[in-house]
Amino acid sequence: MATYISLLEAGAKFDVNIINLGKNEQSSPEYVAINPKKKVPLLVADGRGLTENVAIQSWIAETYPEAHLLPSDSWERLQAVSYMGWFGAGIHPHITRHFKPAKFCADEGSHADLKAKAKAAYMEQLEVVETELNDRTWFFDHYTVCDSYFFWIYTRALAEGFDLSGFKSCTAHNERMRERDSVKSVLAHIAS
Ligand SMILES: N[C@@H](CCC(=O)N[C@@H](CS)C(=O)NCC(=O)O)C(=O)O
Repeated sequence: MATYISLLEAGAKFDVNIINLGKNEQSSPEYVAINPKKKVPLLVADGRGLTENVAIQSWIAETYPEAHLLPSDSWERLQAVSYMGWFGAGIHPHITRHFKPAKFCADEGSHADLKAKAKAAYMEQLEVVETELNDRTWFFDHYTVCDSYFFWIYTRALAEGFDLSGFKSCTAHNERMRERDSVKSVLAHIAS
């Protein structure tokens, strides 16, 4: 979802192949042949594959510079990479543990505890994002790939049933994102 939004924001021409994780399509022989990590997203450009949100988002911003999807200041660009690294390694895994506790713990009786801990860890990190955003419209002084990526981080937790209404800046960011044509079109595609 995050990379799809950024590709639209960039004005890129591209095809989308939806990999149905519910049907375990990320483990199909066809997909594993192009991405042995068995994860989405995967970007294929000029016959080469690129994985990891942080790398794909950076590729989009660098390949379509006219879209200004990263800050121009070098310190701020690295700050953007830092945000994306944090979203990917420091926040996303908590959602995964909440969604699929059986993947991490064989003892079914411990799943509720694992989920509670994953949710608490997510909430703790979101509090930090809340402080960082602090009523700002975007993570930087204009829209960047960090905004696309954070949209997923927040929206996916909503789907897990987390009550995020107390995070005012994050919630306003999510509502603002939903007004963008890119997000409307991605949500419509996913729902169809
Ligand atoms: N570090 C990777 C993580 C990607 C990831 O975990 N993707 C999830 C979906 S949001 C996935 O493919 N899950 C399939 C699975 O774990 O079986 C990135 O940032 O791109």
